[in-house]
Amino acid sequence: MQIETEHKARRKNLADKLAGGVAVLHGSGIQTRSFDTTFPHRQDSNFKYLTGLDEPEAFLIITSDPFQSILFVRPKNDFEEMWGGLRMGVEKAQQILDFDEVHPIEDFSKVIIEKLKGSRKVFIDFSNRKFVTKMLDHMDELARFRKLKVHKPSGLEDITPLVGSLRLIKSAPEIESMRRAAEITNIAHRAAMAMSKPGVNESEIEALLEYIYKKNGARHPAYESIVAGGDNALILHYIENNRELKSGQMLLIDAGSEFNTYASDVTRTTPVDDKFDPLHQELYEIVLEAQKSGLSRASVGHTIGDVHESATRILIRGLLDHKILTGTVDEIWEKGLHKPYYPHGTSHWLGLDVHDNSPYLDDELNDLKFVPGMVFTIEPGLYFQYNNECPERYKGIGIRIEDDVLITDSDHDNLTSMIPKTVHEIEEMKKCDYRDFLL
Ligand SMILES: [Mn+2]
Repeated sequence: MQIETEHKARRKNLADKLAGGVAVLHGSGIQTRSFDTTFPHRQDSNFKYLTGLDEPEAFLIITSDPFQSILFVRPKNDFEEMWGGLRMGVEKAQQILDFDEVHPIEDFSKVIIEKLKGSRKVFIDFSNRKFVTKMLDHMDELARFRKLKVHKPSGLEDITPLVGSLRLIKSAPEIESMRRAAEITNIAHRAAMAMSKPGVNESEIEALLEYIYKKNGARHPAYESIVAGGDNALILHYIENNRELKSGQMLLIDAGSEFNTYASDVTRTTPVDDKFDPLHQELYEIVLEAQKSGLSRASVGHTIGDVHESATRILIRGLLDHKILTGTVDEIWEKGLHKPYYPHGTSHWLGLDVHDNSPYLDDELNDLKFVPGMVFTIEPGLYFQYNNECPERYKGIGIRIEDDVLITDSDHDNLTSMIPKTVHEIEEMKKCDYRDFLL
């Protein structure tokens, strides 16, 4: 009941931003994988945020004047449920969910016309093109009632920044889900460190990560796992995960579980052998220090831009020490000369989406300042591509370290700090038996 109240409060908060308009959302449908097989269903993040409902194909209408929320769900159907799984149905949804009205989905077209009457604004998700077309059809239909003495909406507005700004600040139950996702990811990364050694295939490690997610109650990874041995780490979104690990390589794993539709997003880079190679360790320590420097800016009043600058300046310092870049830290930072070695940003919001779909800028186009309840990643890295102008011995090396950070009143809480990260912690972890994590 408490969760339902929270979802209703979120809908009310959204209604307050609609300025007399109507918000209309469509939950995820079933996606075809091939012919008549489908991908696992994953609820649309905004729909989940506002309803808590995981069922496919649902609709939600939120009116702001007066505030009302209306849900449309698939009706009970013995035959369909025998083949495709149980449905909540209209009656049960009415009983257990806190909506003003619940209808079967086939009534949506009829009800939406009534709810659009008198409304000047309609807010929807532009990324769902099929739904945009459907809503335009409904507005066109309404426009034909020219003599009807009510206001009619004349355009569509993007709902994403409105829900996105609500989603920026995580509530206690949301943080609880994110902590659980982080804990499960901790077990998975530890097991992966223990399993990796020469001869093991990246795919085995990917399977181990997913086994541990599922065993611990996380049904899916939050995104495709990146299990990148050696120079596969140079491909930032490497997901082939099918090469054999070799002695002398490092292994970069960027993987996190999704718990209750909340993501974790963690990267660790570890030796395939028992210990770091000396050059690998030197470069690893630079990235680790950069991350520490980024973490030092993770508190109220700072911004993602501050975290990025702070971490990047340490990376630049390291590249200067290794004589890979020349000049001063200021000059390199200002001109972006580090980008061949560090081409990505340091942080992104984290929540229902792994790259949480929330705004980064305020109305004046300045970076949003951190406030308690925001969650984001800090993930500096160094990559030495084969076409970089650096000594040969660096080429093929890719390192990234990533944690998930919650801003608190006084400082921050690193949700993934328990995952081994120092050279010593990692080398200790490599002495363990991965099978102990399967029990
Ligand atoms: Mn990330």
